[in-house]
Amino acid sequence: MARTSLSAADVKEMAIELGADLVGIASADVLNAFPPDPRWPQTPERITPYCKSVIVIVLTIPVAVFRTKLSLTVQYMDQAVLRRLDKISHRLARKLEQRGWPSFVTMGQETDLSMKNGSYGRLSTRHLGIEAGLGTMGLDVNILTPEYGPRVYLTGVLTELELEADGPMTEQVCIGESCSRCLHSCPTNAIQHFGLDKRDCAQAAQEFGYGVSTGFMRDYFDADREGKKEMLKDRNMFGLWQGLLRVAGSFGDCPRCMAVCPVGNDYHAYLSEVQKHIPEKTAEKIAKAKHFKAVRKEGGDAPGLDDWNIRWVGADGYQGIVARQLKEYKQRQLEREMSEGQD
Ligand code: B12
Ligand code: SF4
Ligand code: SF4
Repeated sequence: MARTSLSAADVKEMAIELGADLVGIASADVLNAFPPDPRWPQTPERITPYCKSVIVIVLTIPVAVFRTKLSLTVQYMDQAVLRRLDKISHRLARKLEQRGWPSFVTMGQETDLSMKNGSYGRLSTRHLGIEAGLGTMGLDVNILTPEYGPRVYLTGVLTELELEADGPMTEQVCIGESCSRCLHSCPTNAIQHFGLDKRDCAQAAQEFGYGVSTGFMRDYFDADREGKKEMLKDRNMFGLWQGLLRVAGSFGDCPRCMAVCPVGNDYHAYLSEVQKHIPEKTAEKIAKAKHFKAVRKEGGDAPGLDDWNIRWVGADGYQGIVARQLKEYKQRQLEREMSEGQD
C-alpha cells in the first residue's frame, strides 16, 4: 500500500475534527526509556516492536455532572465518555491505516490481574498524556490538564508513523500541598503525597468492582440454602447486576477528587461556587496535608516526588499557572460583559 506522508499537525487536525477535546503526541522511544514503574514497564515495546509514536486523545467529562447531587450522574457520563473516546480513537487509527500507517487503539481500561492486584494497565494512559505535553500529575495522581483540570479521560493510538513529539511540560500544573483540596475531599482518605492507596480508593471508586463482586460470590458459595435465597436480594447482588448491565457501579463511582480540583477554566466558570465548601474535610486530613508540605520543604522522603517520578509532576515546581488562568478568565469575562453592555 502507498504511504501518504503526514505531519504531527495533520494528525492533530484529524483528531480534533473527529471530536477530540485535546490531542498530543508522545515518542515511543521516550515512553520505552521512561516507564512509570521500571520494575514492571508499561511501555509500547511490551505490546508491539513497531510502534513509533503514541497519539494521545483526551475527552472531557461534562462539567454539569459535577454540579449534581448524585455521583451516579458522573458514573453514567464516565461510561459514555469512554465509549466515545474509543470510537474517536478507532476512527483516527482507521484513517491512518488507510494512508498506509498501521495503527490501533490501546486497551485503555483493561488491567493485568497478575500485576499489582489487577490495578495495572498495559500502558498508563495518564503517563502517555503527560509525555504528550497535555498536563502534569496532581497530588492525587490524576493528570491535570491546564484546560479542564482532572475532569478528563484519555487514551492512546499506537502508530507506526513517526511524528514530531510534544514532550512533557516542566511546569507543575498542580498547586500542590498548600491546596490539598483533593486530599480533603477524599472519602476514604486514599490520597498520598503524589501517590494513592489504590485499595482504599477502590472502596469508593469501585463500589461494586472486582473485589466486592468476588467477595460476594465467595460468601454466596459458603452460604446455606436459606442464606443463598436471602443473598439474592442483597444490595451487592443488585450492584453486580447493574454493573454487568451498564458498567456504572463497577468503576468510576467517586467524583470527589475530580470535582473539587481548582485547575481548569471549567472549574472557574461552573464549579468554584458549588464546590467551594468541602464537607469531608477533617482536622486529621488538614494535618496530613501540613505534614506533606513540611516534607516537601525539608526535602524529606516522598516517593511520588523522587528523581524518577518528578518528571511527571513537573520538575520546575508550581509557578502559578492556576492564578494566571483565573486572571485571564476574569479579564475575558469583563470584556464580554462590557461588549454586551455596548450592544
Ligand atoms: C486500575 C485503575 C484504577 C485503580 C488504580 C488507580 C491508579 N492510580 O493506578 C483505581 C480503581 C483505584 C482507580 C481509580 C480511579 N480512576 Co482509574 N484507572 C485505572 C487504570 C485502568 C490503570 C491504572 C494504572 O495502570 N496504573 C499503574 C500505574 C502508573 O500506577 P502505579 O502502579 O500506582 O504507579 C505509580 C508507581 O508506579 C509509582 N512508581 C513509579 N516508579 C516507581 C518505582 C518504584 C521503585 C516504586 C516503588 C514505585 C514507582 O509512581 C506511579 C505514579 O504514582 C487507568 C487506565 C490506564 N490504562 O492507565 C485508569 C485511570 C487512571 N483512571 C481514571 C480515573 C478517572 C479514575 C477515577 C477518578 C475514577 C472515579 N471517578 O472513581 C479514580 C481516581 C483515583 C486516583 N486519584 O488515581 C483515568 C484518569 C484520568 C485522569 N484525569 O487522570 C484513567 C487514566 C482512565 C482513562 N482511560 O482515562 N483507577
Ligand atoms: S476517586 Fe474518590 S476515593 Fe479515589 S482518590 Fe479520588 S476522591 Fe479518593
Ligand atoms: S485539588 Fe489541588 S492539590 Fe489536588 S490535584 Fe488539584 S490542584 Fe493539586
